[in-house]
Amino acid sequence: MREAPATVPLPVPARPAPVWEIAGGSLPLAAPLVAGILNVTPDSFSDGGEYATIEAALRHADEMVREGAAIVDVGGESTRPGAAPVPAVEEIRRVVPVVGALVRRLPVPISVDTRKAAVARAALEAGAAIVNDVSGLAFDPGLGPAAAAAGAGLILMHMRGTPADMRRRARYADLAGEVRSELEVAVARARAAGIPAGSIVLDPGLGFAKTAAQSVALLGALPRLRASGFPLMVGPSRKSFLGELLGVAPKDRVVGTAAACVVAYRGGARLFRVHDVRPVVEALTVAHAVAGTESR
Ligand code: HH2
Repeated sequence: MREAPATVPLPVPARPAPVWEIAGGSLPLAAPLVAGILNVTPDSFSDGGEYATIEAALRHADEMVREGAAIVDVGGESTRPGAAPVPAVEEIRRVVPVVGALVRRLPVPISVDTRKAAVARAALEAGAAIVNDVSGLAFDPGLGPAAAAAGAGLILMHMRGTPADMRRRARYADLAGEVRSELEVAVARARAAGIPAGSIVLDPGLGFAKTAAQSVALLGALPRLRASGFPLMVGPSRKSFLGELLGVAPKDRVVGTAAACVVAYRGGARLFRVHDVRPVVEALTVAHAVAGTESR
């Protein structure tokens, strides 16, 4: 097959892309952005204990950025179903030295994956630019004001209850409608705490208070969530809904994760939280190039 001539214009998005305001700057959302996961936990479901030393964590973050991560998301508490809660002091001990070192070392913004105001505050002081709250500001009333004071970007994820009891709460009459209206409650909490609309990203919370079938259905229903007007993030990475579909172990769910990200991109998601950065960046690069040709 012949190469396309060099004069072919690069694909452009159909409408002006939004920008996400985060501490110290903004991220353009014209093209999909990948957030690389850095779990500094002993017990995360797919990579627990792998980045327990600061050196191992930094090496892995470097690698994810080389592979195209636009954000590194650092977490110090596993939220897998039934995970033991971690006290704030322990979470700070795990997360903050890594965040500080990454901020000094990497050219991309650092996000802190926490439900706790004390952890968010310490990470923001160490230079994190984004707070990723899996509870959608339902867990700690101090988290919204802490993010607002720092001018941080804020990811509000949908879940019900806590990781300990969320499985029982996966009952919906109108899945996408209820997820959307519950995310709107989270947005109202954020706005009341002083977070500007341009700093907010929404995430349907795949696997959180959702059965495998519900996670699959939500991936197909993203256009209904997108109608809320906020940029969307998804986190399908290695999750058990892929395990149920594919019958493979977490580390063998890379192709499934990339496929889920492409489907989510087609449904309007612009941010993708994943463990395996390179394959997802490649898959999204292809999806985005094709989308650019459709808009002309
Ligand atoms: N999923 C996990 C954790 N944080 N944040 C957002 N915004 N969206 C997600 O889907 C999401 C998230 C769970 O995945 P992981 O961090 O790999 O596992 P664990 O919670 O066991 O550390």
